[in-house]
Amino acid sequence: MAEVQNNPILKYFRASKLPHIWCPGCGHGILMGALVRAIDKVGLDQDRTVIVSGIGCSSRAPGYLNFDTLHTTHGRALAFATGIKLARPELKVIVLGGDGDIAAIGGNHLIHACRRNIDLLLICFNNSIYGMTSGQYSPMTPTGRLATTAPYGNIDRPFDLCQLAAAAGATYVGRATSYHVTLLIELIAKGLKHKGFAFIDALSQCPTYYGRRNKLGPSVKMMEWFKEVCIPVGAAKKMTPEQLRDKIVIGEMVNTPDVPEYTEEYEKVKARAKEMSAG
Ligand SMILES: Cc1ncc(C[n+]2csc(CCOP(=O)(O)OP(=O)(O)O)c2C)c(N)n1
Ligand code: SF4
Repeated sequence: MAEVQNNPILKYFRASKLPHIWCPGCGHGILMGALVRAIDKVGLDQDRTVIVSGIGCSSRAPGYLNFDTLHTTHGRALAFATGIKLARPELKVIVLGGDGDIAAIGGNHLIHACRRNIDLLLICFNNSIYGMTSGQYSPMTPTGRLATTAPYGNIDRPFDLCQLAAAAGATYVGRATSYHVTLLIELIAKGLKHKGFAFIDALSQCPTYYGRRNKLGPSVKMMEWFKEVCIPVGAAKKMTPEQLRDKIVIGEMVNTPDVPEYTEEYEKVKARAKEMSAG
C-alpha cells in the first residue's frame, strides 16, 4: 500500500474520478500510463499543461488526469487545441483522440495542424475501431475484419496515419503500441520536447468490440500480436515491400526540428501589423 501511495506518478491523476470506465483489458489505460510517465520524464509543469480530447473511450483519459483539461466534441479536439495554443503560446498543449476521432471526422483538422506545424502533441489512441459506440469500423480497420457496420467483412482499405502526418508536414512523427511501452514513453517524451507539430500513432487493443468480434482472443493475445507483427523502422528500411506486407512499422519516422512554428510566425505577423499601423 505504501508503495502505491509513494508512486511518483500518482500526482498526475484525479483520484476522485477513478475507477475509470474502460473495459478490463482495454489498451487505453496503458497508453494513458505511458503519457504520464513521459510527462514525468520531461518534467512538465502540471499548471502549465493543457490536455484536450474529443469524444470516445480514449477521449475519457483527460477526465482522469490532474491538469487543465478539455473534453470537447467528436473530431474537433485539434481545433480547440489550436485556439488554446494561439491564445496562450507559453502553455504545453497535448491532444488525445481515438482513430475515429482523429482519422475520420477529424481527419481534415489533422492534415491542417500538420501543415501549419503548430506546437501541439497529438496522440492517436488507435484501436482500429469505434469503441465507445460499440464497434463500427473506422478508417484504421483492416480490410476483411468484422465490425458492427461490416458484419460480412470490411471492404474499405485502411491507410497509414504516420505517412499521412509526414506527407502533410508534421515535424515529429512516431508509432508504438500498448505492448512496446518503453518505446511509446520515449516517443511521447521526444514529442513533448519537440517545437512544432508532433504526432504519435499509439496502437491500442479493444478486446470488447474489435477483439471479440474478430476472434482475436483476450487482451494479452492481442498485445502478443503487436509483438509479432511490429518491425522497428531501422529494420523496415532494409526490407522489401513484399516482406513488409502485413507488418506494422514502429519507431521514430520524422524528426525535423528547424521548421518555422505556427504560433511564433503568428507573433511576427502581430508585430508587423503593429508596426505598419503605427507607421
Ligand atoms: C458529431 C458526432 N458524431 C458522432 C458521435 C458519436 N460518437 C461518439 S464516440 C464515437 C467514436 C469513437 O471512436 P474512436 O474515436 O475511434 O475512439 P474509441 O472509442 O475507440 O477510443 C462516435 C462516432 C458524436 N459524439 N458526435
Ligand atoms: S469498448 Fe473497447 S476501447 Fe472502449 S473501453 Fe472497452 S475495450 Fe476500451
